[in-house]
Amino acid sequence: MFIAVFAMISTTLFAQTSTEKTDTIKVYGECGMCKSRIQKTLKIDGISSAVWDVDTKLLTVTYNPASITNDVIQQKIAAVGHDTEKYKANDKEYDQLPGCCHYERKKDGALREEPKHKVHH
Ligand SMILES: [Cu+2]
Repeated sequence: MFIAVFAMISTTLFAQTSTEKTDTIKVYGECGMCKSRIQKTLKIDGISSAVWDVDTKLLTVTYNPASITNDVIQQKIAAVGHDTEKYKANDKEYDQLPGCCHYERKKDGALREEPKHKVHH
């Protein structure tokens, strides 16, 4: 009985300290609102910490790979309008972001640029 309890405790400790994984993922965003949106999106089971840096555009996320994968994390971010290094948000989600959050997109960014020969009066 005593041994069984001890075995359970040590298994639990082992599980908590050894299964967590920390990844750094490139996530495109622009401002503090993006930061809170991205971090709020990741306040879910399986993720113990998520911090996005507005300057480096890098998300540092600590998660339990048994509950969630790096791919699913990136898909969740893309679902709220932020492109990641692997997944692209759909245009509809991107367009719904507030103006200050319209980070420059790599591939179709040209379509969103202001006309170059705008006439100033
Ligand atoms: Cu923003």
